Amino acid sequence: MARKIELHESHPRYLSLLAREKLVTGFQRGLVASEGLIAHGRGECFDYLLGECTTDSARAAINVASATLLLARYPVISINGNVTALCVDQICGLNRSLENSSVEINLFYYTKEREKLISEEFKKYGLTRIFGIDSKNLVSIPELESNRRLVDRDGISNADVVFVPLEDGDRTIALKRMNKKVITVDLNPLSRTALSADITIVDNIVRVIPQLIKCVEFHRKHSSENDLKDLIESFDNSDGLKKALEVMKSKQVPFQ
Ligand code: PTJ
Repeated sequence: MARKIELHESHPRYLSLLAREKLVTGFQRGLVASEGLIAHGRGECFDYLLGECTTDSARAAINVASATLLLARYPVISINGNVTALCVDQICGLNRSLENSSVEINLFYYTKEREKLISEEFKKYGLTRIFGIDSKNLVSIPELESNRRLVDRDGISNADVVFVPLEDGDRTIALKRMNKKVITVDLNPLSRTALSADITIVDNIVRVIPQLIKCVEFHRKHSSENDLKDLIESFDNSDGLKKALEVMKSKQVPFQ
């Protein structure tokens, strides 16, 4: 039976409820895998401990991610069902602001139908070309068993920098072995993806993408190539992960 809930901006958990609603609607429309709802719940738990805000260390990682994307020869944004449901429009905005990037669909829980729905959803938001859907153009990532072993010859396979939000650990490690620079967004600072990426943004993707676009636009106008290189060189990913964990551990019981 169709269900309707009313969300009010004044509700203290409005943004969290809105994200849930997007996931559930995405699932009902066939964009999100059932397992995607579970993955979102795990993310929510870490977000709660972060205080549902962008920490200083996440902000620093976003800044370095923007510098890395701007200096990339060919950056590719890898998307899945959850990312589509939560921020299809912002991902299209990021792709536009980067100017030389592409978007590729890579599903962990692969079905042809979901791939088609996701690609149609991106087209609705103005994306004219999406990689990862033409079986003739797919090549295998060495040593990877899962459905995500296939990447597009003209997309991720050719990229120097891959932005893989909400990614599975095996694939991140496999991309690293292919000498790709990997940027991820993962609310879990202990996940294998978080630990093996070059740049891990420990924050909610719905907060990250708008800030990433702002940073890209700022640096494009105001920073030289050397400024960007300096930013990247001074970045320490493990330090950012430690700081995220410290924030989570520092939460106090709000009563005595
Ligand atoms: O659409 P598919 O088939 O490609 O499947 C997508 C999911 C996300 C279901 C799949 O990749 C998966 O199972 O991922 P994992 O291994 O559960 O990893 C997802 C990670 O993203 C977990 O560490 C979550 O804590 C984290 N996460 C979940 N929601 C968010 C998030 N990180 C940032 N922002 C979120 N909103």
